[in-house]
Amino acid sequence: MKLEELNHRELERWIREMAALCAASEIIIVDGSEEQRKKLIERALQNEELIKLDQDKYPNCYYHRSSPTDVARTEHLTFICTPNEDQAGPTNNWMSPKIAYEKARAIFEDSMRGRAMYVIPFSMGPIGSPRSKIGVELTDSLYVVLSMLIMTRAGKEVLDVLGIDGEFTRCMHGLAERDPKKRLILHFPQDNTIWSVGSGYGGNALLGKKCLALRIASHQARQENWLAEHMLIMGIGDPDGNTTFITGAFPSACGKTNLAMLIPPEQFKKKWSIWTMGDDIGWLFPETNGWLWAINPENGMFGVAPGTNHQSNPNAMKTIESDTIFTNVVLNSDGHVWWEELDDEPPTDGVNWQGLPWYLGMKDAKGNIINGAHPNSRFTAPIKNCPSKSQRTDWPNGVQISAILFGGRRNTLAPLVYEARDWEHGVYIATTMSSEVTAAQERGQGEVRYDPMAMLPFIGYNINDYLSHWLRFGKRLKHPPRIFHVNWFRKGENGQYLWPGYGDNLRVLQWIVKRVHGQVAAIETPIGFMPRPEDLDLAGLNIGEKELNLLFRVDKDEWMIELELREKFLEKLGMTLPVSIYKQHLLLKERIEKM
Ligand code: GTP
Ligand code: SPV
Ligand code: MN
Repeated sequence: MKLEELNHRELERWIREMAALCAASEIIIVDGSEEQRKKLIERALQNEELIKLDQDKYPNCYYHRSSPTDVARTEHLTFICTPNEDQAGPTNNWMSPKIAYEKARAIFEDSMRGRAMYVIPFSMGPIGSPRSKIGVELTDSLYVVLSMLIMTRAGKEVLDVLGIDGEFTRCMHGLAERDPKKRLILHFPQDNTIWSVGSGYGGNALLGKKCLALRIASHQARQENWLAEHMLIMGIGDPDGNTTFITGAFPSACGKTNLAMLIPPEQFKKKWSIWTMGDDIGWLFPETNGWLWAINPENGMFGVAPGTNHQSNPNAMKTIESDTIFTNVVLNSDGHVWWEELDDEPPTDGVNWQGLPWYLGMKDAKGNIINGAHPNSRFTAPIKNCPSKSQRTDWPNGVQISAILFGGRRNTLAPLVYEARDWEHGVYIATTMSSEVTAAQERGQGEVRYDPMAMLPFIGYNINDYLSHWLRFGKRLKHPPRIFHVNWFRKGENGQYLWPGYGDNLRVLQWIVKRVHGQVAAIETPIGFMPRPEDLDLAGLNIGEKELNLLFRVDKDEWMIELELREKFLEKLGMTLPVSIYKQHLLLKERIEKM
């Protein structure tokens, strides 16, 4: 397809403008055809953006290595560029649009000389659905093109929906020098535009994902009365034959992908089933029947590799058997891949994520183990490969949601599960949720950080306006979903996880499903409603009474310290924090003090 064949004049003008800025020597429109995809793969193999894996063992799978200084989202280089700083709020980095465009323009200038610029028209959400949004990404990275073909619905069909004057998000991306000093991830909500330069990895570069489907979309969602959230979406089929759909927001690398494709423990398999709708992003809409409905705007998964194996996540292992791009994992000379905790033979002649010779157990000069795969190494795989995929992933309005889960990685404090008293209390729980920072963020690993709705790095506008929007949104719903908090990561005195997690998380979901359908009572505690011990099915688990008590313990001293930390966090949000959030905080404090 040629540029002249585009029917959308503004799109054509913008492409020419950007190609001129970058001095691209060629413009290639990605049409989504298999024929073109094969050609692009050949190109990527030639210029070494991709390495071919053993095609017998991994059909249609490829390997990619990003540069050692480009392995995770860089939040300190990510900006919301609104006319006023106040519109970006107290939690975002802000830059004025004028300065932002100038700075990025200087880096983009001439950066594609002698090379091709690819044009990727993509739909976030089923093509043609009234809930979907269209973006067009321009990029000089074939890795980005081939990943976007997995992660989104991309190609000519999207142009057909766009028509001659349809609205789209302008997503400008370039690798430039891949130098962190010349890297900027810029969002212009008022212009429906994203400019990302200097990074080729993950949420920095696959612009449909965090940049469009969360930062830009959250801004649009507030104006159009919906929610764009960092959430998995899943269905839980119960013995009565009902499927209950829920969403769950956990911060990066805190278990969304794993929960979304959970396999029930053996004794529950006959009666309980799990259906995967999405593993990272949910768009939530109030529908005319008074319920909340959700679609997954994505079409693939960008999942964390380390820790994924046939025990922890058999569905993910099936999903990545074909049609997958692996990034920053271990590679051996037979074209096989490996990562930490994979239950496959570790390679004897492998190279690590940096391309250096590596063997299992290798140590650095200080005697520390050297990992073969980067902790944020990932697989990019189509959702259609997932054995637990829901049949409804392409439904234009998605699925009806009965519960929302919030959770993080807390070694202490937070019990396995508790339920909010009502919507407002639930929004407070979500606002004050916290987690230990993981390798998905470049900086601050290990420290506990408050991460409202797991959206702190992804809210495209002022967080206080976002919280007000949440509060109002639920109150307007005739059937608001129930809100729960979960924590799979609480540890005992010996530093071991108290809860087995993974497939056994179904036991918690069972309780949640029963709560949603009014089938089970609960214990009221100062922090919310918790399961009665007899209502949690722990058959077959090796958990003693002591561990169980620890899992559900609400410790007054611990919570008093937590309340102080929360207060400091809420103070940081400033004077425009919605009053209801602070009111809920004081109510909780009162209840804890009475303990
Ligand atoms: P992003 O893609 O970064 O948004 O991450 P995610 O939320 O989808 O996290 P993912 O499911 O990929 O899990 C991240 C890490 O947490 C992996 O190393 C998992 O093995 C681990 N994990 C997931 N679920 C559990 C659980 O129930 N218990 C324990 N202990 N670890 C878990
Ligand atoms: C996350 O960090 O939440 C991810 C990975 O899902 S990235 O696409 O890099 O944002
Ligand atoms: Mn994520």
